[in-house]
Amino acid sequence: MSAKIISGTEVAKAIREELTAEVAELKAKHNVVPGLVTILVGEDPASQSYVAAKNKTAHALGIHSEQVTLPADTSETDLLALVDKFNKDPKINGILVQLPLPKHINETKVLYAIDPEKDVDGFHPVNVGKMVLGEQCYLPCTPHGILELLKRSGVKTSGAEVVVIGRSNIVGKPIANLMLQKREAGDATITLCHTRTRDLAAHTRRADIIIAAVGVPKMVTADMVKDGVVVIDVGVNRIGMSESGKAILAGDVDFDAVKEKASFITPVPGGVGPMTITMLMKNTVQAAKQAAGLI
Ligand code: L34
Repeated sequence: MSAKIISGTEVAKAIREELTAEVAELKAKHNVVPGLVTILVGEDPASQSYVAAKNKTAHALGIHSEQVTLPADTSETDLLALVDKFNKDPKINGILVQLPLPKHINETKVLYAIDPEKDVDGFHPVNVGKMVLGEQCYLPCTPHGILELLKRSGVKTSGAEVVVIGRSNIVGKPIANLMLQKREAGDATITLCHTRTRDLAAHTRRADIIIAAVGVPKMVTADMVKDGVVVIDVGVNRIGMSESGKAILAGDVDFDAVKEKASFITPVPGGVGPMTITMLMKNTVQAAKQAAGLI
């Protein structure tokens, strides 16, 4: 068997078309233009490319988008002051501080400073708490994107054995939480594996769905999965540079070998990555509607 490739690029495009229409309608009917600000501290090339893609996508959708780029030695105080400025700016509905931040800045402190109403990343503890309780809130973009990929590919999750690899606050913890809830793309039985898991392969071999978010290139190999497994590969690892100077990417999954056993698999690039960016747009539109009292 060779897997059906779930194209995040295609699914993201479909959602962006829906959002473009929604943004146009918001403007026409309510004179509301959703506004997003992205804040990047430092010069990490991967972060630079993600933030640039976020701004480009926002513009393409008709979202007002501002980009603030700060030097790596920006003080925590200055960053907090900037966040506060945007908390008070009525043109801005969503504030995104790209992670990771330089070591001298306390990430938690910065994320806590964002107004939860403008926290389109869903990282503020108020939103994390609401998410865990299954209340209406901003869902973190990457897990939100994974749910959409599963839904729109028709993958059945109810009662499924899901093995999540990686316990980060951005992906592992939230996706494990979301998929155990009574919801679409939920109702699954979850096992959350991490660096201290004793026998990872014993877990992954009995999984109906594997979500790999570890940051180790090709660590999920064909011998670790059962026939018919659904594989969501969240890893975007830079494993080299092409002659033209473009980064060569690999996921956390050995795609070529695993796709021969899987029923569905996401590629890298073109899988979860484009969905992360698109769900940020969806959250920003939601924030604008909420701020305008439309929901
Ligand atoms: N605050 N920080 C905050 N929010 C986020 O949601 C993120 N994340 C992660 C890192 N830091 C963050 C992102 O935006 C990871 N991430 C992200 C976003 C987009 C892509 C990958 C990671 C992406 O578009 N990946 C492309 C390849 C891009 C390339 O060529 O480099 C893909 O097709 O997978």
